[in-house]
Parts: sequence; structure tokens; C-alpha cells
Amino acid sequence: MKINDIAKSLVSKGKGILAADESTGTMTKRLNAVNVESNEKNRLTFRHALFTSKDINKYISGIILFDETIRQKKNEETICEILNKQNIFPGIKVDKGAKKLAGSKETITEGLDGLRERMEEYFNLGAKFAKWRAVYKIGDELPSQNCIVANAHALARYAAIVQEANMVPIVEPEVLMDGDHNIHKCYDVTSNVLEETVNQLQIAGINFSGVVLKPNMILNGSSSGVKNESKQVAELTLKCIQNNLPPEVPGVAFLSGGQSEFEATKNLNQINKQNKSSFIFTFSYGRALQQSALKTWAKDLNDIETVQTVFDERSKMNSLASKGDWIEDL
Ligand code: 5MM
Repeated sequence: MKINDIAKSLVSKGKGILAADESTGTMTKRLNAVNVESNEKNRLTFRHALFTSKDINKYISGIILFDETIRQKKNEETICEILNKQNIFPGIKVDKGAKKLAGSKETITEGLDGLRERMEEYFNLGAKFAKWRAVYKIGDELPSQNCIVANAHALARYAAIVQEANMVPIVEPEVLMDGDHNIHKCYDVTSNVLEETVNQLQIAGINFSGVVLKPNMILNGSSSGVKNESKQVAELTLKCIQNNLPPEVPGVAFLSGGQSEFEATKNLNQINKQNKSSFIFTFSYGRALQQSALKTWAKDLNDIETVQTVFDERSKMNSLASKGDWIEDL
């Protein structure tokens, strides 16, 4: 399958992406928060429960995996085989995390060394798309131009290697919601970040039809004390993306970034209600798809069925939101 077709399928109507690519450190934090031991078996059991829920293939087009997961098997089947059977694209997180940017308090995402060889291996393991996340924090004088340019350059080099390996790069520049800034500051910073990211992707000769963008929504800082109004979030998010993204990009799959499950669904729904452009807006949520399912599992590690029902319900709500069809009290 050509990468342009994979990219289109990842954002096809009513479907979105499950981000299940928590590194072991992050997954350990998530499991420990609900008093579950983080070991290889538990990480696989929870993820396998989600990946085999009754309705997953109605709502989920692709799943981003972590290196550990793409190598795991359940009942003799690899995770990629399990996903392929359900017409869900397996994806792989290939960055090695946000590390200290020399000479600053900010971060640069690393992982380019040896990436070409790793992509070849992931392709052979069954991955059809990849993900790389760059992180920008808003603060006094932050993010710096150095941080914006360095991360955009790395995203572009990553995207070029992924396309060379016949896979779709998900480009994830995440402006964090941490801080007391207002929504307009988030708009300005995200605009600068997207502009530079697109600029670097262009310089690297990226085929924009074979890319999915995974940005943050435009929100008030989480410690600003200001409640987000969905209509304003949607208006500014749409404006920011439409002003910066080339029309060839088939779709945008938002990260949830620490929003509650409810807010992430509500805001996505409003974005789609207000969208007049040809861009497709869907979800690539981690926490906003998994939180309730994880809390449910922690109550009874043997009750996989209830976990799956809870996960299907969240996926369904976000599927409806990706069409602007979600109704608040459903
Ligand atoms: C699922 O978490 C991803 C990996 O995080 P670490 O590398 O820090 O372990 C993360 O990149 C995720 O894909 C995005 O942030 C979207 O997840 P949220 O929870 O923000 O929707």
C-alpha cells in the first residue's frame, strides 16, 4: 500500500488513532498511579485488552506501539498480526525521548542516529507508520527560537527517513498546556512552531500527502485558572492549523495533552462542527482514550470484558466527535 493511501486511511471518516506508545517509564507511572505493578506481563495484558475490544475496528484506524509491544506475542500471535486481522494499522514510536537541549532549559527530541536501520527492522516487524514527538514549553521568553528550529529540523529529518522506508510519519509538535499563559499566547506559540515545522519539512522535500500532523489544540494554560470554552478553542485551533498547514496534508490527529476524556471529546466535536475546510480533524489520543479503561482494570485485573466495554465507549464518543456528531449527554 502506498504511503498516501495509508495516511488517508489513518484519518478516514469516523476513525482515529490510539496512542499506546508510552515508554516503559511513562507506563510505569500510569500503572503505579492506579496501584498496579508495572511488569512486561501487565503492560501486555492491559494493551492486549484494548487492542482486542469488541468494537475497536469500528473506531480505531491505527495504534502507535512502543518498541517493547511491537515485539510481544499473545497466544503465539504477534501484536502486528492481531492488529492486521482487524484492519488496524500498526505504528511505532521511534523517537528516543525529549532530552536536554544544550545551553538551555528546554528539550530536543533525540533518536536520529541509526534511525534508518531501525526503520528497516520495524518495517519487517509490520509497522506501517511511525511517530516522533517534539515538546515545547511556554514560559517567559520560551520556547526559544533555538528550541523551535532544532526540533523542527529533527522532525523533518525523521519524516524523510520514515518516508524513505515507505511508512507514514506522524509529525507531533506538542506545545504543552502547562503554565499560566492565556489561550492567545498558546495560539501565537503554536503558530510559530507549526510554521517552522512546515518550513523544515518543505526544505527536507517531504511528501505532504503522506504525512499526518499530530498537534495540540489551542488552550489556556492549565494553571491559568481560566476555563476553556469549546467554541473559542475550536475557532483558534482551526485558524492556527489552516493558516500553517499545506492543503496536501490529508489529516490532523490531535493529541489530548492532559485534557480530561470529556474535554478532549467535546473540543474535537466542536472543531468538527466549525470546520469549513477540507482538512480532516480526528484524534490520536493516549490518556483521553485509556484513562477510564485503566482505572477500571485496576479494580479487577481479571475483568477484561468490562475494561473493553469502557474503552469501546470512549472510542465511540471520539469517533462521533471526529464527525461533529457527538451529543453531550449520550
Ligand atoms: C502515549 O504517550 C506517548 C509517549 O509518551 P512518552 O514517550 O513520554 O512515554 C505520547 O507521545 C503520546 O503519544 C502523545 O503525547 C499523545 O498522548 P496524550 O495522552 O497527550 O493524548
